[in-house]
Amino acid sequence: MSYKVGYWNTRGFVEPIILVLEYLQYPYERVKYEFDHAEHWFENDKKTLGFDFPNMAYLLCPNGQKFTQSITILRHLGREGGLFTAQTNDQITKLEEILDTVVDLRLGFALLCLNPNFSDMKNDYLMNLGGRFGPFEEWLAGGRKWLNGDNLFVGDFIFWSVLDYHECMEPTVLEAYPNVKRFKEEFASIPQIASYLASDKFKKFPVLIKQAYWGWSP
Ligand SMILES: N[C@@H](CCC(=O)N[C@@H](CS)C(=O)NCC(=O)O)C(=O)O
Repeated sequence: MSYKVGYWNTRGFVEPIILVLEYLQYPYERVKYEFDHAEHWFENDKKTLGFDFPNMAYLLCPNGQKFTQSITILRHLGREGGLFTAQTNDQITKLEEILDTVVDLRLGFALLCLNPNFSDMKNDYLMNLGGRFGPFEEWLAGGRKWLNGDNLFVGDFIFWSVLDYHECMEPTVLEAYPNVKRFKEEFASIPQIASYLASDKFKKFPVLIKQAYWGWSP
């Protein structure tokens, strides 16, 4: 029995879930929905798969559990696979703080790309990335290999993904952030991740849904 992960045929919100499954070497299948046949989701699976809160991304677990909400799914897999664990309430709260901050970074990027004024806003966004990347640059400068020090956690998977989306938009975007750049390169060289990225399961585009003003194609 394997996991089933459903999402549009894009990287979007699903990629960190796929990276975690690849890292943990959990068997999984992807269910990819096409925008040109969106009824497959909206008229069929969304109504019939039995979710309490139907949405995508979704995860069907080998034990029959069904979950939606991409960050909930990440935390679930993280607790199961040792990628979201801590000894104390303070430590788990720190992980949640980092994770929420990465999610904010992703949200800011998605809002930019979904804005009809995208072409007017893009330069400003890229020129002012210091406010978004700066705190991560400083945090990683404190001798931390990953966002949680020596131990990978689910926040690293979403961080890598959102950094790569930025690089797809503007290849030089990390040049001013050497620690973030180092993080990204080292994450991509983790053997399970490197092997996934080199496989035909991984494609750079589409990053975002077809309705976005950037992210459907290079
Ligand atoms: N907070 C949710 C957002 C879910 C969401 O907005 N999903 C979009 C794709 S990014 C969608 O098309 N959902 C299908 C639907 O609304 O039925 C998550 O992180 O999973």
